[in-house]
Amino acid sequence: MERSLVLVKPDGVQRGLVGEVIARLERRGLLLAGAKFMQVSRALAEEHYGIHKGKPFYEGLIAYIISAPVMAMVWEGPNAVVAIRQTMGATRPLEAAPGTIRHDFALEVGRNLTHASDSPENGAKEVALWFKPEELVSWRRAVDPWIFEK
Ligand code: IDP
Ligand code: MG
Repeated sequence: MERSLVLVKPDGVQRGLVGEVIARLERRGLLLAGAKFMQVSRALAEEHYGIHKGKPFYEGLIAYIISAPVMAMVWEGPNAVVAIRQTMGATRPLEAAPGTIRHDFALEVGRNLTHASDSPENGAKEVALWFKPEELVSWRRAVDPWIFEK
């Protein structure tokens, strides 16, 4: 089953939106496979956002993600990456569709509340970067056949 790293970034935690994000992913039918509330180190932030190094917003992005605790999670499901990014909405909140988290709760790209992996390959990479294997739980819900076709 496909996996995605999901972060409720410091602004989401400070604004009390951890439960809202979890509720929306649960309601969608996605399956939680791991979670930890943590302060992100600069080293982890720089590795996670390495692809953005050199961009004008990079330093601000690192400062933002290490500014206060985040809720880091792993969610799984069929096509989890696309499904979760759809639930989050476009990177820029003013371009996010109504009903998405970034539309409903955010205004600015530099305070857009969440992170979600952008491909299955990056999902696997990011999960391995943020979580040790023993921090992940492999389980199934009794309701899964009513959500997952196969
Ligand atoms: P994503 O989070 O939707 O995958 P990316 O393009 O990977 O978006 O950018 C990573 C994060 O960097 C964004 O979520 C946002 O917090 C921040 N970011 C991206 N572009 C800008 C910008 O132009 N100004 C400020 N922050 C930005
Ligand atoms: Mg991204």
